[in-house]
Amino acid sequence: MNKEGLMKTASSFAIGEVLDCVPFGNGLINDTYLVNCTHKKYVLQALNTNVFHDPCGVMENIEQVTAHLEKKNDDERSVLHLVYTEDGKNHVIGEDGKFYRMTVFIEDALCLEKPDDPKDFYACGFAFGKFQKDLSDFDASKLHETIPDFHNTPMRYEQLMESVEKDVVGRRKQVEKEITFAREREAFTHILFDAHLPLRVSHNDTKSSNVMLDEKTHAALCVIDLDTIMPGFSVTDFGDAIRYGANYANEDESDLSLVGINMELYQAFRKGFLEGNEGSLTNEEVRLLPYGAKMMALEQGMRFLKDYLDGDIYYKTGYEEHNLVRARNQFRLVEDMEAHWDEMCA
Ligand code: GN1
Ligand code: MG
Repeated sequence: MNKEGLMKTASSFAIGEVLDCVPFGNGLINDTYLVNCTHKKYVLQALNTNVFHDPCGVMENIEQVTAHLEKKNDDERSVLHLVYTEDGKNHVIGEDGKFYRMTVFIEDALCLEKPDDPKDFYACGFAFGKFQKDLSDFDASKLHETIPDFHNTPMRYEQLMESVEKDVVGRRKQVEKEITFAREREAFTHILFDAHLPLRVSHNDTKSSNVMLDEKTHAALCVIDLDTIMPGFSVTDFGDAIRYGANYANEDESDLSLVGINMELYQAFRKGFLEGNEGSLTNEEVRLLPYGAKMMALEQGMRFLKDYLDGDIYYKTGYEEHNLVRARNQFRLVEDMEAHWDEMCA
């Protein structure tokens, strides 16, 4: 939608006069904009309804979870706040037919895309650990499972193999090596489900870029991007953060010699995550943290590979082989974790 349309959509929310609306952030699924008003800023997002088939369910989850978090956090900046329309709706349908929702922009805060200072990554770990701890007395059965089986790695494996069989755009011949790589790790994909881990309220998209830090102190403030909150495992939240943030390289780096697990960052995040959780993880969960890390790197590689085989229909891509590059990157990370396995489990 053009700027005028976006500003009009933004004005449907009860925020007063809208001065400007510009693209913001770099998520792979939703479209995000920063909205400037006279005194305040807001974040407007078009939710990708090809990915989130039940956008109202997503919004209900966010409402319930933020209400619960508000009871435990006094600082206004430590919980994401939804913005409503004059008649109390949590979303509007834009002229382009898309589903728009709005949150308050968090002031005097920063979001590091991928921190390289262990102290900052510790803060991210603390934020996600505390998020889980704060929600440990929230009844997970009240949540909609907005993307069923989101981190069900064995199912992600099956879905990849279906795409391999279908080979709809004829790319299979380029990725035989990657398919073999996934096949060799099929047994591993079952480990977390076989462990009967406790079901918790999990965030499920624990990129470091989904944590806001205080601009001055860099202390953890707030966890954002609450779209994938669902019942899940604590170790996959840990793992997703590691595969994204403790990779020496970005997840779409094509020079595989730069990809690898940064053990210093790994340990920093682990410490933060455990401290944020205040010792509420079971011994089995703590033991399986490194498995969660490898699982998420493997799963993400399989998801990127599947999307490449499907013709790039799920993730935003910038060029023809973007998803393949991302898949190879994640698989290289898996290999490097395997090389550091003893150290990761120590
Ligand atoms: C997607 O759009 P973003 O960056 O918040 C994806 C995550 C992936 C991530 C990979 C709903 O998240 O699961 O880990 O891309 N979100 C969904 O960068 O599929
Ligand atoms: Mg996300």
